[in-house]
Amino acid sequence: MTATTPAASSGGPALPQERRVRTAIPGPKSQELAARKQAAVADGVGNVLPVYVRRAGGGVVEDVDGNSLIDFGSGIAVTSVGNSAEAVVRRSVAQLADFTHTCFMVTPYEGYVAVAEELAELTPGDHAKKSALFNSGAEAVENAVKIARAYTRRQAVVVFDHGYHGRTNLTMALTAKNMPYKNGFGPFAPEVYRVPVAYGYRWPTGPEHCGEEAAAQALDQIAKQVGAENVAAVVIEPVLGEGGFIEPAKGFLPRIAEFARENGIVFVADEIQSGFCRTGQWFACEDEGIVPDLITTAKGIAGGLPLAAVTGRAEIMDAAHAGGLGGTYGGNPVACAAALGAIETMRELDLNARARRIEEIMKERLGKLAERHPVIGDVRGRGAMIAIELVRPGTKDPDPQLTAALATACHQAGLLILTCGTYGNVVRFLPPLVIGEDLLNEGLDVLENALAELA
Ligand code: PLZ
Repeated sequence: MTATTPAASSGGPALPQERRVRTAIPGPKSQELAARKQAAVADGVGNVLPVYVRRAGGGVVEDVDGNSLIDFGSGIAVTSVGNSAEAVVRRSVAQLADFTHTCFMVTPYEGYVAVAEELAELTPGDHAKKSALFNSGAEAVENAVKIARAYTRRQAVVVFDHGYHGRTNLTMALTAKNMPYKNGFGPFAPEVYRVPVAYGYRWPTGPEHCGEEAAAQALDQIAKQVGAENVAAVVIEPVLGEGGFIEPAKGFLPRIAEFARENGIVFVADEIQSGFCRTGQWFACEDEGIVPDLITTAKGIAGGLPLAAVTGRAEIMDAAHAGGLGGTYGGNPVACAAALGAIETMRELDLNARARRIEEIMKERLGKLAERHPVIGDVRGRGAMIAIELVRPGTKDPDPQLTAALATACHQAGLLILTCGTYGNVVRFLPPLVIGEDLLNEGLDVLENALAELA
């Protein structure tokens, strides 16, 4: 990788691909802005790391105090192609100059159709597919449920332990974790049922039989508590994101998908976090050969612009009546142009291969780190969606305090990392897929040093 990346938007000075800590983190200029935020922005809107950003690209985020942080977060798995990726900027700028909005429901434009064509081509399965575009992941999931209900004329939706699907009313109901997502925000949408997921590391009988045992429990609960004939959709993340980067144990997803097929239930893969090369494949469900009926995408699809989609079997997608799906901004032309640029970049740079290389480097180093530090209970994930789960040594008791302290120590040393997990004890790594290997290794050095000091 080159050591700099051009500031594509401005043609301005290149953004050095380096870690640089010049001030306390956050620095004085960030602190001034934080004071303005405190006065003007609702407290409910938090910040993981209140350094205010000036520029970002490649594998770094540069702040207003001149610090440059190594980016292991990608804005929560969004800027997989890098921030301000050349093709994203080029196509978005051209679109901005031509027109910014017409509303696709009023007067349509080619970009929307082109994105739908790409989605039909890239998502698993060679059946006829159609798409509808929206603004956010939560909106895509809500619409997948609407479509599944219209198609099946059934109401119940089955979701899983540790699942995350958004913050709107229906998607809060679909999301498992109370704090911070749901607490005090009820009542939640009805006809949502939660069943076990195959979380190998925490499965009572161990990981070997977890896939089949968890599937048997989940299907038994659906049959006994809901009735398969009442279920419109099962909605699952092929790798669970916010819940802790849980890869369901092998065999679990195929069994659930088979059950859905046998019972006329729409199988929805929520690939909002795991999709678009993140796990080293276009979509994480390909790993076990799953062909979802519907697939929800967002985040990585458009290199940072807000865009989301539901893609799936044409006969299911067409079940909603004409005019039944939409929204003012869904499939905004600039966001569509950005998506076409992001997809172009993924193909040209073979970002699936890059994600697999990131996995190789990270798994190897994190595996060694886990041997030295018994606080690392598990190293898991695929591609550039990798995590460590932190526990009290000799047990599987979650250690959220250590997790928070480790994140803070990394931030102060110039490495942007995120945490997740139902128990708040998972450190997740989501670098941009274009990050340089030197920077990736330096980020892991920072993590190692921080852990050595804390553990
Ligand atoms: N489905 C699988 O990961 C968003 C949430 C950040 P939106 N995950 C990041 C936060 O704390 O709000 C997500 C996801 C999966 C749905 C969503 C929701 O996507 O674009 O945030 O609405």
